[in-house]
Amino acid sequence: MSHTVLNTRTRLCRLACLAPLLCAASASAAAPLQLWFDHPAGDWERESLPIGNGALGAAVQGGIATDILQFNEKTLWTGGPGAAGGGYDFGVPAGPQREALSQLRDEITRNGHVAPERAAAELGRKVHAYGNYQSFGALQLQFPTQEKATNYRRQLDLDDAVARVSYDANGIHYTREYLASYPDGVIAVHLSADRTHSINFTAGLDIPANRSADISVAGSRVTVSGKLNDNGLSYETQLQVIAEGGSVQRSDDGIRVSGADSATLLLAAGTDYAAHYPKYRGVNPHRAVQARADQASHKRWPALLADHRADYRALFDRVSLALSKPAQSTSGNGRVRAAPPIDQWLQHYPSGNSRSDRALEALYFQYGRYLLISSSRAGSLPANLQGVWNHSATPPWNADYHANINLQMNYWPAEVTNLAETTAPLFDFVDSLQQPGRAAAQKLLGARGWTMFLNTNVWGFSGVIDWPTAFWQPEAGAWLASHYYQHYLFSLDDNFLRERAYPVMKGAAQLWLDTLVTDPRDGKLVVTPSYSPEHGDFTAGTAMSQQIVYQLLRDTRDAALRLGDGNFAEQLGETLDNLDPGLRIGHWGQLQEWKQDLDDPQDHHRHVSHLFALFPDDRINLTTPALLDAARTSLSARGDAATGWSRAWKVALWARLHDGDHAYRILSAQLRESTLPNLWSSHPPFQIDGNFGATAAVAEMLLQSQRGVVQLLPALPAAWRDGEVHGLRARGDISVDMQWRDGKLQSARLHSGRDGEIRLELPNNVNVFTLRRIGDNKILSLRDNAKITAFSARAGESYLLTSGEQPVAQEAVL
Ligand code: FUC
Repeated sequence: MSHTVLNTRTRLCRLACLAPLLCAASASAAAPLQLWFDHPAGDWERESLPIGNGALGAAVQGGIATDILQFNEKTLWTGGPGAAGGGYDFGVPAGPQREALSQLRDEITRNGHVAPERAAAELGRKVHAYGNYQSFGALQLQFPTQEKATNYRRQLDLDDAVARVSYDANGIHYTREYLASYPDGVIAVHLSADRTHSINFTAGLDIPANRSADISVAGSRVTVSGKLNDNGLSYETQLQVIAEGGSVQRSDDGIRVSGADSATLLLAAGTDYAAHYPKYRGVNPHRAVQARADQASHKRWPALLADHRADYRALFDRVSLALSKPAQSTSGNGRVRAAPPIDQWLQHYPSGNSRSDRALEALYFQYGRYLLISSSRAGSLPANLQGVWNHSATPPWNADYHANINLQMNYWPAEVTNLAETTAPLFDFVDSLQQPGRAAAQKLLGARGWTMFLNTNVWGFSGVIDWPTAFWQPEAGAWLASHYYQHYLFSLDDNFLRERAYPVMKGAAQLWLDTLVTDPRDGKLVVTPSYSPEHGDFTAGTAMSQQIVYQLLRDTRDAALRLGDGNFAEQLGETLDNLDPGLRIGHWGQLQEWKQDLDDPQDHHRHVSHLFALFPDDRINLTTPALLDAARTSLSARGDAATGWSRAWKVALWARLHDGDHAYRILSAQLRESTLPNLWSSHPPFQIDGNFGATAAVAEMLLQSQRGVVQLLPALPAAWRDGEVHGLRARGDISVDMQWRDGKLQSARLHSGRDGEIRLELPNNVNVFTLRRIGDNKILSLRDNAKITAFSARAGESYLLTSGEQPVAQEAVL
């Protein structure tokens, strides 16, 4: 390939090499972060290579004679207001349903439980016009048949978010590059060859049949516009073809390029969707789509590529991870040995070749970051169950937003892996749910505030469906609100707390002040009816419900105190005092999933919701050893096998239990058994939450920062003997780099964005360490056998921690 990838780790170190101990290894450990196949994609789900800019996504197939670039735009959904069949009501009844609710509550009080089918018959609702996320279409490229193509390679470079196809035919080396540019708002494809006049193809747009389609070709631009049959949503896409040399002509099915030296294709797409309740329609997309296609057409390929890379790398390059010592092994001719095609690499994993296995694990971690950047950028909708990629008119689970784990898991890696900006679409989306969410609170629960239940679409669905074993999850609003508070804890951005987080948190909390019920058995406040996803009966006060509500009320009280809303803080404090905590140890030593001691040790259900207080929340922690043991007992009994996202959650839970080896075993099984050849996570089918969850869980193994203490390498598995990580984020506006050898922390660099105390906990196996300020080399702390140390950090300063066993040279910190 002709491109040069400046290695992330090398570059980071060149820029910021404050501790050569950390950086010396980086410079040489580097191999390109890349997935590649030696054949075109045979199957969309298993072999596509995804590119995306948040709003747009495309799946690179790379066929030699016919290349199909299936693409998406996030807002293209059927269903919603005005959809065929009518009756879209946001899942919310016209009038309050207090009677059904209190009847169920009474029944639960009387009998202890109610079957989910009965609960669904009372509280569930038939869904009308919920809709499905749609494929936008496909860019089809037809090339003259090149029967004897050799050296075929289709790759995705995570270092610069470009997919590339290359092959040789008739003595010519052909290259295709594909990217989704966030700054230019287009998907771009560049075709080139190492011989002039060699680029010949026709380009056309293939639009699914479930919509009207007006096609026009003007010059070298194809425009297709129309409306979805289902709901009249207007869409438009424009394809611009730019050739260097040769000729461009109109052809029957689009545009024909002959004898060009190179060509660039630009694809813009949009709809008249707007995230505004209740109509969800904005302006016709024509002007915006045309403007994006026009603007991008004025740029040449090198500028498009450069701007895309700069934008992407500003996010991606913040974190690097190596799980082996610097590469010394070479192929004998002085070059670093190349990685195998990704399908073979995965198939043979674990291969027993430690360097190769560790490289795949690190690639999988970084792939989650790549996917998040590609499917969640400001200005569009959040990453859905498939991120932004979908080729079907009826995708699994509608490719919607499930909120009993999935949407939340999508955003678990955002803060800790230094991609906080990717949360913008989530917060915009949840903000847009406030209005319909208030209607749901009022009508379904008779409460103030807002919430949603199991699932939502892009049309403000905030009510309920009728799927008995999942539909009732009024805690979803609280769980989503916790992401706002986590964003604050990581950034310490008071403005965000005041303007964005607090209103959403306060609304979510008001709902629970109005909805909690006193349990006559013990006088404690409980959620009822309450349901632990997605099994068992409806009862009062399941662990998950109580734990989520506890977290919300606690965080909202803390926020209220900080922002001076004293009255509300007081109300929350009183409620917290009476709230059942949802933390009980049962007869086999387990953490109870229900308020009654009902857990079956043979239950291997994929949801582990009763462990919410261990992860993502932190109420079960090292200061609660009995609960920690109970959580461990429950998690062990649940077993390691599970679906994609469930495994990822378990990895994070074992990391919080500081059992790196157990976490690693599940992570490794996730790669082996719940991962498709293109590294997409599989439920099955493809569901992207498992990718995001695994990336977050790996970060959790390396760094934790809950409860005001930064923990370095809290769950390092034996398999990751040597390694280094740069750029992880800890709560308190802190960035962390670490290097370890033989399973022991050697050095860490902490950069503080704020003035304030940093509390640091070292791994058990480090006895002696020195902490210095980088710059003046002042020693802040020099300890033997101290587990926790605290020091005052200043905004903008960095601190270097070195293990006493490997004393750092004086010059190392200059
Ligand atoms: C939750 C899970 C299912 C699936 C769905 C999209 O309801 O329990 O397994 O992942 O979301």
